Amino acid sequence: MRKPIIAGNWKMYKTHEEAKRFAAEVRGLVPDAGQVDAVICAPALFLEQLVTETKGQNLHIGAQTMHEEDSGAFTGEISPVQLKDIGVEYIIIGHSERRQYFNETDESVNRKVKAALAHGLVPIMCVGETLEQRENGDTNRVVQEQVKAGLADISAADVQKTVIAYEPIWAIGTGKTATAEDANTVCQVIREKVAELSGQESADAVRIQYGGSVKPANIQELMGMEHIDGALVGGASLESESFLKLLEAGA
Ligand code: G2H
Repeated sequence: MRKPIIAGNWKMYKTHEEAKRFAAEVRGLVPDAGQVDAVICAPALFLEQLVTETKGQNLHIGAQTMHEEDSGAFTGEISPVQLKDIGVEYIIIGHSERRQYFNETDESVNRKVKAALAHGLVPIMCVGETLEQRENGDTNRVVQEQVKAGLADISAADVQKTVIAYEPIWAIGTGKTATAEDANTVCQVIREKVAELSGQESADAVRIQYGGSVKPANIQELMGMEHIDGALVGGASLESESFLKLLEAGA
């Protein structure tokens, strides 16, 4: 069985003090590692502090983007080596906001997924269609192509370590959620694509999250679906009370 994984994506929110308060508020309350993997993907500024403040708990820290090179003259960027060095374990790659505002492509996503795996970071690789693509009936083709390109030349063993987040762009931060059935159908399409690319064992092992306006009120239904193994959550991960409810529902 695949272990559920609930990951918060704080995006560009919170101050140092707020991050500190969140860590204090969840201390001792996170369900244990046998039940769910709990992750917070925070702004880079707070990663080191959060790694320290969550030590010994089943709360793992992730970054929201990174460069694919180990080091170099890339002003403003952060490398997988640097993330690993401070104890970061997860990395979101190719979030639709990165694709939309920072020119990330399927090719750069693939390079970053490979770099993450090479350094022992767990990639959370995001895919998802726009509203226009959905209305044109292109959803399955779009996500299949993103999965194929993102996982190109990655071994089955590494595919099995990767987390795929299906986030329909029209559902992000809009309050609109795909119905649990629709989300499950696309997650199944993704799993079938993984089987075709990397074999049935990979498809059975790979964890697929749904993301897009997930909140305590709808997570239970989503998590009840066969092909949904977790959630990537923005807004509803910012407050500790809501994040803990999401973890309870996921566990
Ligand atoms: C989608 C999601 C987190 P929200 O971006 O990745 O954000 O839950 O606010 O829709």
